Amino acid sequence: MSPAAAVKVIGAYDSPFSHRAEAALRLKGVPYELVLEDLRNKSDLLLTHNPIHKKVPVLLHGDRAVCESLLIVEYVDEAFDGPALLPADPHDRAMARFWARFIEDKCSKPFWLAMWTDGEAQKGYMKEIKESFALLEAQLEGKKFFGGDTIGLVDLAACGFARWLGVCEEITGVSLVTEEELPRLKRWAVEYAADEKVGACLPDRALLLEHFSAKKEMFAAMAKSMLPK
Ligand SMILES: N[C@@H](CCC(=O)N[C@@H](CS)C(=O)NCC(=O)O)C(=O)O
Repeated sequence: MSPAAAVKVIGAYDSPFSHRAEAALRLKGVPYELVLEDLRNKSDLLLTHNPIHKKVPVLLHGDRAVCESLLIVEYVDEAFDGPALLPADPHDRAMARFWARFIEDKCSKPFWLAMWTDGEAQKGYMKEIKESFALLEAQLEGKKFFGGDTIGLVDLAACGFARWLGVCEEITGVSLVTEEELPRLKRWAVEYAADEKVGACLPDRALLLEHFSAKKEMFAAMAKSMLPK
């Protein structure tokens, strides 16, 4: 596929996964069109290009589609010129993929369930996410971003903790990342949101707060259905 072919992202305004795809394109300096999807009434465009998971984001490059946000980040890094999103050294690349997968496997679900459940279940997920966050905190020692001086794959994987986490904390009253316990992660979130390129495609905080506040009953019901029976 010629890098010059048209690029589109099928995404949703309040999705951290969509943000990963957009942020990767912006960091590489690739112009793209954002096609906003109504997830309650999915379009033929989405269903045709992501028939298996039927989720956003989908990256369209010419007539080809790439699904799954972290695979999109890697595709964008390889298909286009511009600043590298993964390190050049093979071991460093493997480690970046390791930590990106760690965020998917060990942080996303406990974060969400610590936010939107209660009682004993919530206590357990709080413990789990705090242990995972402590490991991420250690990864930030002496570094501005997980990628070093610049934003890379792991930062994009962690984007949910830069804007969405604070909004969820405000709605639920649950406090996960504090200056006392996780100062580097707290500072990282500020630095990430302040970056001109990725900041330009982060949802507006006040608007996200409004969107998520309206969905809070739905999130709690969804979280309950995710608990082991
Ligand atoms: N693993 C996927 C997750 C994407 C995802 O969960 N997207 C949500 C929006 S935040 C979605 O499309 N949900 C629609 C649905 O589940 O029907 C990725 O990284 O791209």
